[in-house]
Amino acid sequence: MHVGLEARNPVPGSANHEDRLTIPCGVIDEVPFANERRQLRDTGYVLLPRFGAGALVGLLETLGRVLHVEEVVVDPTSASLVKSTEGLSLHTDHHRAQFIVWHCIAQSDEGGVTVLADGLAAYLSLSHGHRAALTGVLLQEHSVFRGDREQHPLVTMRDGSLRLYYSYWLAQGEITEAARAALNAFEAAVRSAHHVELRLEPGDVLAIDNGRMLHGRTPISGSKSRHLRRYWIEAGASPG
Ligand SMILES: O=C(O)CCC(=O)C(=O)O
Repeated sequence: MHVGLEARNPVPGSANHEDRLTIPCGVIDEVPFANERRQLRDTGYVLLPRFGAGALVGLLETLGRVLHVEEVVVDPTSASLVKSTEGLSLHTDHHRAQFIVWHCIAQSDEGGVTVLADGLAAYLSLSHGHRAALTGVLLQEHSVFRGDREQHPLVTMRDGSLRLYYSYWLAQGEITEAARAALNAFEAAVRSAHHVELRLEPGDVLAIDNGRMLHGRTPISGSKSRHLRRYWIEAGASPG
């Protein structure tokens, strides 16, 4: 039986949870986390309000192997943008993370709203020419794991599926005019895409497909006591 049934109730009457894609309560899965995996596959993300700690462990196990865990907190002594109070524009994380799972431990009383957009849909909305031009674009990547090459293509094909990698910085000094025009078109498509805004509350778990969904956040203000625990997961199989 599913370990997280008690955690499936949507937060009652919470305006902050209105735009959220949540799991209906009271459904017993035949396969562990089948509903969560289906939503992840179909929409690119799944929000699990007030998910239990035991259920979180089970979810992580079912998604794949945890590659890296990071405490996303405000830390003025850190040089990392993620640990600043700044808003972050839409991006993906390390290309090896097929999924990202955030567990909200605390939320600031102002700001720190999570923003998601379907980057793959934005890419697929481009003309054939722009899509072709983007296949040659390399973006910078922080070296985190042994063997990292400090750059990664914006678009790759993995196991028959297109995957996006979208960091803030170009790896090449110069790119062709066609690639520049295609990047501009991609950025415009991302800007005009539907942006899902989620204010995570303590206990909430948010999982996204990192090769599809771009994520960002609004600036963190007020108490700044926000704390998300972030898991990067390398998947062995598709979420379906
Ligand atoms: O603070 C957030 O909501 C997200 C930070 C971020 O970009 C990340 O965890 O990769």
